[in-house]
Amino acid sequence: MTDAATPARYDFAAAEPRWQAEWEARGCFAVPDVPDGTKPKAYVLEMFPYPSGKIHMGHVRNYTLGDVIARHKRATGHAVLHPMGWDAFGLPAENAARDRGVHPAKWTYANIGAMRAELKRMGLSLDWSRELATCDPEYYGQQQALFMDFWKAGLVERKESWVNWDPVDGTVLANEQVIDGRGWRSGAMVEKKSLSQWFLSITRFAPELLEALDGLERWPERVRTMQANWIGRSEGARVRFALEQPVDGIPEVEVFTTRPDTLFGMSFLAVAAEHPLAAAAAARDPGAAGFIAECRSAGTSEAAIEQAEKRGFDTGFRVRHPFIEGATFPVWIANFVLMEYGTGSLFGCPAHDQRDLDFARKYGLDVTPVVLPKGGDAATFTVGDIAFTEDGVMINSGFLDGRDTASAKRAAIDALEEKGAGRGVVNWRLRDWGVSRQRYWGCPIPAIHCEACGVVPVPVEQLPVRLPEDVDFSKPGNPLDHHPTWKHVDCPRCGAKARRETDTFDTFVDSSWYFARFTAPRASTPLVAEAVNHWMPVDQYIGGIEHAILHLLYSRFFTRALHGMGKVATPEPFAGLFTQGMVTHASYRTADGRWLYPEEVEIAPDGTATAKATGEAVTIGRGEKMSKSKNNTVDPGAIIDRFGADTARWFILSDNPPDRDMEWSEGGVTGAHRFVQRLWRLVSNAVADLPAPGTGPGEAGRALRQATHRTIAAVSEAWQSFAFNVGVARIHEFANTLEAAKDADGAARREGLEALARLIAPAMPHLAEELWSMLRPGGERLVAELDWPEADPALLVAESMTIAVQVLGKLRATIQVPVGADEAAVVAAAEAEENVRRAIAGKPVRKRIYVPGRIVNFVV
Ligand code: ANZ
Ligand code: ZN
Repeated sequence: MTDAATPARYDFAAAEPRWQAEWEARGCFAVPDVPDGTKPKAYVLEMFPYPSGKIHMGHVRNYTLGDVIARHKRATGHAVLHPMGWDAFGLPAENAARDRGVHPAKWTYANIGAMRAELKRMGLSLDWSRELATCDPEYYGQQQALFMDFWKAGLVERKESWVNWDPVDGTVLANEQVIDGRGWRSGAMVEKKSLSQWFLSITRFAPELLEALDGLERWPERVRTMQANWIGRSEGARVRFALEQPVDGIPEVEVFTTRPDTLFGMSFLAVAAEHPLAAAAAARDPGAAGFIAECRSAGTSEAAIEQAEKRGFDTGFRVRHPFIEGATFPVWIANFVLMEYGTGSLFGCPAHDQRDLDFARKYGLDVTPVVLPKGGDAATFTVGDIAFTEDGVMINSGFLDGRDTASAKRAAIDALEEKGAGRGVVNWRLRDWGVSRQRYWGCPIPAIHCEACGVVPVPVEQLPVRLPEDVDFSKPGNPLDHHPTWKHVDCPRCGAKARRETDTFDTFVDSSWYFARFTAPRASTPLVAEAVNHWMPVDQYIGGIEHAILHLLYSRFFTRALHGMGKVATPEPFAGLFTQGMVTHASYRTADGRWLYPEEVEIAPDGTATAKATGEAVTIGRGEKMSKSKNNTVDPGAIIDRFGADTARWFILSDNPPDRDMEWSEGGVTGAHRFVQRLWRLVSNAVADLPAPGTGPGEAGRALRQATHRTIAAVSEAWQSFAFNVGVARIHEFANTLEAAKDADGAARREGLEALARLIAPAMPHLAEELWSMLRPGGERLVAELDWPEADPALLVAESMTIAVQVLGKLRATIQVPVGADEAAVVAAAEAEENVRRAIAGKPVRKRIYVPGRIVNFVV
């Protein structure tokens, strides 16, 4: 009975912060760096956020998923490491400094403060004592120390490399900052410039990074495929083409090809704009120089190159064919040849490569088919606008004629090797990782340039190399570079005046080892062996698919490198990976393209929408990713204010399976909130009548007890297998059962309600505590401290089974028989049915077919 003084509704706004404070006070989620090892470990990690200032629904989904896993693991007897930190370096802080005059550190730490407060309101089971921010010298100083280990291990290199240079901002741009050939900020035409940059030798690990993907069984298949493609192993050949006339002392051009079988179909050779032969052409011909300049101002990303129209310039140079005596082919400069891939040049075979075909058609070059589709006719086979890229049988190919593609590849490579004109090779698409960024808000690369000694590492005892605080963002370029004093230092080796490196690390470096640092975040060395080897690998990593390639690959590389140095026992950082779907929301757009906020739109009963202010028709977009530009974001803070964190968490879990996109809807949240209130009423209405805890349930409560234990089994399975929407559905059913069982045995009801409180805990931890505290007033322990409820196997087994009874294949009855009943008993029970006897009608039964547990069929 509801006591008059008890409020009729659950006051989540008071309860949630109260339970959060209680968990914090009791240190429920803290673990030591090096536990005693009595419990199995579970390291649960969500990809740490960039501190933009506000959490968004994508974060809420990510951390809710991780929290269910972490809480369930903890309850099932694991020592759980579940930390949180901030990926805090990066360009937005620098932009804020330029645009608004706030110092990047001030901007970043203010954002961290705001986001930490928002995250704390979600009631996540995090060990906040491990919080770290990558912009903190405590972190980046250790990163510099780690870099020294990489350097010593020979994994650091300085190389010339081509970059996108914004001549107005005086800075290097990332590919995505080049828009239509112009700098995204300055609008200036971007140039390609060769700079000496820092590289980490990830390519050395290419074979093992590829091979080990097979062992990552708890990673999504799609992510493994994306990684494999990115690493891009291809087998082929390097082929040397002698120039008809040597150019500037260059006697030949070497190309990489995956199709040495198609050499007889060659119609041109193409080099990248940055290739030495292109430079030689430019020195002779202003037309070539002009074409190269145009290529330099175009986008450099592979995608941009892929999409751009294929264009070229004939240098007038010619190369000899390795197999065809006396034949020569033109050398072109082409915009689709990448300098960074293979040898920066290729031989074009238009009949069997689409890019080459487009190029040949445009410039009127020959198209000679040399691979005939299986079953094709050599006399009539031609190639139109679509290249034939599959395997087949060789034609028009001299000594290769009649061979299939695979054998022709081998024969061509053998012949090249014999002639000394080439060799079989494996080529990797993966490039070394250029980590230099000409920016302020990043980890300084700890090196010093000395006239006499060259590049010298900063001695470890001088670390961290701190960022100067007094920086000027009003000038273009890197503030570290034009700082009046920071870069002027003495050479640590010879003492002469020297210059500090002013490049900072790509922020992907920061995120390539933070998961290892979390195991001993305050240590005075980058890693502590006992801690990192206790906790690593991360058992469950959770994040967005947008990080499928780079972040995960760089993290795998770092871990392998550290493994090789003996600093980390595991070679792979993430044993399990889960990639969650996006949070989408309806969007509203007027005919002239303005995006309206939901509250600016009136939706008629027939579903059509109009703008409240103007009455214009509005198009409703379904399932669009939440984005500020579309005015379709929902602020998590506002949702928590209105409904509480548990409601938001429950709604997020109740929707689609977590790897799919989910649509945020007002109806969905209010529905979740009604359920929160309903569970609270269910328990608060019941508690007064329940027998004391510990009262043994009687036989009268058996049906309810079975429902309870089946729910325990099903929900336990759902929480540990990411089938969260299934878990939610089972708890909904169970709530119905409990409501309908008001008159059931009291002890069985208590058992059911207590199980309910504990089963919802990973999803709705505050409500769980609230219900538990009503059920066990004055109890010592929190749900967060309890072991997971166990299903009693005796209550899980079904007691009877339903058998369909057919006569001549036609259903005549269904019967209930005890589980375990043997064939004779089932057949006898079937025969006893009135309907069945009537259908048999006294005819002799020729056969009795029994499909155990399902069907009895009588053939008469
Ligand atoms: C001749 C040929 C004939 C090719 C044919 C393909 C089909 P993957 O598989 O990605 O490794 N290529 C070589 N170097 C290049 C560069 N620097 N920039 C752009 N393309 C380059 O690709 C290898 C193929 O891409 C090579 O095989 C080469 O074209 C081209 F019927 O050689 B092929
Ligand atoms: Zn020196």
